[in-house]
Amino acid sequence: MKRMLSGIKPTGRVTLGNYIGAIRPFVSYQDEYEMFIFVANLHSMTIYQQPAELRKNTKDLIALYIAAGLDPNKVTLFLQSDVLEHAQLGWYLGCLASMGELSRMTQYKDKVAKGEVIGAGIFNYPSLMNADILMYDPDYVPVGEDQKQHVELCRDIAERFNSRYSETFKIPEPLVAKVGGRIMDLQNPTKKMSKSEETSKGCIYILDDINVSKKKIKSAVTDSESYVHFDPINKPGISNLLEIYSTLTNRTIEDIEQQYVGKGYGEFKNDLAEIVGSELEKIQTRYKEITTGSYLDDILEAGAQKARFVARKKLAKVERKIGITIKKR
Ligand code: AQP
Repeated sequence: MKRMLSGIKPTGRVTLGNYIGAIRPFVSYQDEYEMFIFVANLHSMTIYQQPAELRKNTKDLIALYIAAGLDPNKVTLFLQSDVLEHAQLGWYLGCLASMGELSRMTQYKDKVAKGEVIGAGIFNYPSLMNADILMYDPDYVPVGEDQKQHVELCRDIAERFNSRYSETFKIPEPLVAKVGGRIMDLQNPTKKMSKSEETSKGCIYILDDINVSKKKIKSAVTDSESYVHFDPINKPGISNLLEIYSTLTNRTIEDIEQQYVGKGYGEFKNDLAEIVGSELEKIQTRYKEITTGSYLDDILEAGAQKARFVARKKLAKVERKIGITIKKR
C-alpha cells in the first residue's frame, strides 16, 4: 500500500474548507492508502492560542476526523505533540535548511511584508513540517495549492540529506486536488475560507447550527447575473458555491451547471443549503456520540503508539547516519 500523510492545525473551529480540502478526501482514500493523520498542535503554537480554546479545538478536530468517517482502525490518528521525535528530527532538518529558503516561504514573507511582529516559530515551522512528512516516508502529501511550496522545500531538504549522508528519506509528491483544494470565503470569494478568521459570516464551521449554516449559503455573495456557471475569475462567488456543491455530491461541475440552466441563483442556493445542512447533520450526530466517555483518549493513545513505532525507527536511522549517536544499533 502507498502511504499518505496529512495534518491540520487546531487553530480555530474546523471549517467547511478544511473538511472539503483536508478531511473528506481521506475518508475515500483510507481503503487505498496507509494513512498517517495528525493534529498539528506544535504548529499551532506559532501564533498565541488561548489554552482552553486550544484544548477544545484539538479535541473537536480529532472527533471531527472520526465523525466524518475516518476509521481509527485503518488510519493512524495522533497528536503531533505525543510523538516527541517530530521536534527532534525538525531540529536536525532545520540545520540543513538555509535562511534564504526559509525566508522565501509565503507565510513568513507575507507577515514580514505586512510589518507584523512575528515569533521565530513562523520562520522555523517549515523545518518541523519537513520532519512531520519525512518521518513517515509517505508517497503522497495532499495539500492545498498554497502549501505546494512547503512540499517542494521538503523534497529539496530530503534530497540534500540523502546525498550528504546516503539514502534515508523517500522523496514525497504533493497531491493537489483538482476541485475543492481552495474553498473561498462566502462573503469575500477572493479570499480563502480560514478557521482563524475573525468574522464568521463567510465561513461555515462544521459544528455550526444547521440553520445558521444554511443561512450562510443563502446569503453568500454572488454577482449581478443569474446563470449558474463556473468562471472563477469573473464569477468567483458562484464558482466557489459550485465547487462546494460538486465536492459534496461527487458530481461534476458541468453536470450541475446543466441542471440549473434557466434557473436562478435562488433555487441553486436553496438546494446547496440543503446539501450542506444534511452533510453537517450527519457529522454532528456522530460527533455527539463519540465525544462522550474516554473513546477519544483511547484512540489517541493507540494512534500515538503506532506513530511512535515508525518515528523512533526513523529517528534512530537518522541519528546513526549523522553520527550523533555512538551506539552501534
Ligand atoms: N479554504 C480551504 N479550502 C480547501 N482546503 C483548505 N484547507 C484549509 N483551508 C482550506 C486545508 O486544510 C488543511 C488545514 O491546514 P492547516 O490547519 O495546517 O492550515 P491552513 O491551510 O492555514 O488552514 P486554515 O483553515 O486557513 O487555518 P489558519 O486560519 O489557522 O491558517 C490543509 O490541508 C489545507 O490545505
